[in-house]
Amino acid sequence: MGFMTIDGRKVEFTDEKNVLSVIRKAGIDLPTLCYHSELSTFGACRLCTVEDDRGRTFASCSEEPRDGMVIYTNSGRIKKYRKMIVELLLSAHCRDCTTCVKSGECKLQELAHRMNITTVRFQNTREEKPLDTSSPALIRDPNKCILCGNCVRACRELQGLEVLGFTHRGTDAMVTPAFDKPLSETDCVSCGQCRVFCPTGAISIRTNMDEVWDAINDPDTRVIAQVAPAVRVAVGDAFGLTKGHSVMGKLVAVLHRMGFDEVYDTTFAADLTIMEESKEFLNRVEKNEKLPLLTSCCPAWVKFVCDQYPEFKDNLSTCRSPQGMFSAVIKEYYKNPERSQNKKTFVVSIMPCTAKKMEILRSNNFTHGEQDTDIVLTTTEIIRMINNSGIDFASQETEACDMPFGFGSGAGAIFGVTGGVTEAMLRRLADDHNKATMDAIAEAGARGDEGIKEFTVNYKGTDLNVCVASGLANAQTVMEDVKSGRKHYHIIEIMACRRGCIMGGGQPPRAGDRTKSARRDGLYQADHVTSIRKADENPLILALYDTLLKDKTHELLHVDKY
Ligand code: HC1
Ligand code: SF4
Repeated sequence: MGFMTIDGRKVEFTDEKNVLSVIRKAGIDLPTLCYHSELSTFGACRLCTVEDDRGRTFASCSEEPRDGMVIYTNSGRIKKYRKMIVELLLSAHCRDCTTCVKSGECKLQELAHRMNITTVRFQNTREEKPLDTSSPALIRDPNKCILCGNCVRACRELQGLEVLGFTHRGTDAMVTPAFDKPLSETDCVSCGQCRVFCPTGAISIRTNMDEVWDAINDPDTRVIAQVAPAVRVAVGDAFGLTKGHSVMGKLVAVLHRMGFDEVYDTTFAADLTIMEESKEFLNRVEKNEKLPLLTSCCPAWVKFVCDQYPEFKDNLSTCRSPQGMFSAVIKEYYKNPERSQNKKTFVVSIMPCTAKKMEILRSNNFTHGEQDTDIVLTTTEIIRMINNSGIDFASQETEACDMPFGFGSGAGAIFGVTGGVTEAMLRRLADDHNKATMDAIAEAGARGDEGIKEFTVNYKGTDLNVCVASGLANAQTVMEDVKSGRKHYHIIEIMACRRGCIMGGGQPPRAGDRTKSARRDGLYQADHVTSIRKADENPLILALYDTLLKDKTHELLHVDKY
């Protein structure tokens, strides 16, 4: 513990890792473009520069707090310096702010406004570069890059990949994939974490909003929405509602008003996944083959295994993701001419994830040659579409999902948080559903924000070793341990984004610690208020196995190969 003086006020510090954190703790929002508590310190943007009592200036993100320091954050000299940095950044930046996809959320735009920059004195001499539109999930616009390096560090440090890097020097410096290859030709898994940390529009979501409006406006098309677990706890705060509270009921009402013909909950299909994956798991344990079983609901993780650990492809569960299962089932349902009434069925899945846009294009997400999910909209896009429609989200009455696929168990809801798939599976394997059993499963070790968790559960006399990890860099650690024989697991659950889908690459960005925990708690709360908490007790699922799925479980719910 120590004290420093910031702008004339004494401030205590304890374990803050840099002066910037102490300044922020003191209630001063010092701007930064390249500092993120989850990434390593880069110190490139220099916006957090402060001055000490000897006139020395330094980047506060890169300096450890020391007892007795005297800091000035807003001296005339520092203010001038900071404004100059932003002006210089703007001078080398494309400035089509009104039409930029990041408008209103761009940090550079916000800083220009905050520093009252109304003209830019310098000429942009940078040559205009082409956009990289090769990825199904993301668009890279080098003209909007400010070289903060956030994307480079997010990809390397959180995801264990090095898809992006700095090239050239001086005024020619750029961030690109190696050899300036298009993203689609790299090991990029479309997770969108680079986009989450990008302060400008240099990496943005590849949007599909217009295709959805076109489908909605077509009277011959039945437009069906499925809503992923993590979306419901991230939409509300965009409309002034409590952070992290599930707004599923309002979202269903708004989607109906926007023109979606039917609205369903992906948690229904998460229940299906649990039914199939549990069966597959027990089968593998019994035969002692293809263990550890690797979960397969996260498409970025599936691609990571296929690219980085191809020798483990057979360990991946053959279950399609809940998104994939739902779309295949609903398309099959509407194959019946009496139901379809000559309308085309168009499935839109609303997801927290950019990689889901890639998943739907993979050949194993087609049934009988037809693409199962037509479009994936991220949470960010659906918020924009709601704004576009002018509907007052906050004042909507809640509505329930449609039938016959309109209900998912609480186990399906927790898929959106790391450990949720495992917990849902443990519930499925349990013989009863009483509170004590559910509580014991909740405490078994799957919950918690840690990047890697491991624990053992006993199932009918056999000890099963479980590993749950989130973030692909953590997944890499786990896989290296498995590969080398240091660790032996029966099942490994991986979600590519840290903390799970609640922090997916398609969620509204700028989510601090409070938002992260609120989203997590929101999903646990959604589970808590659902009376059916086991997938195998969802009556709609049981009915489906007796009817539409009778002889089609493999065809509609599994993939043949990765
Ligand atoms: Fe997810 Fe899943 S939990 S992958 O994170 O298994 O995207 O929310 O929809 O498919 O259910 C995402 C979330 C989502 C699938 C489910
Ligand atoms: Fe790296 Fe993910 Fe961005 Fe691809 S989408 S460049 S894998 S962070």
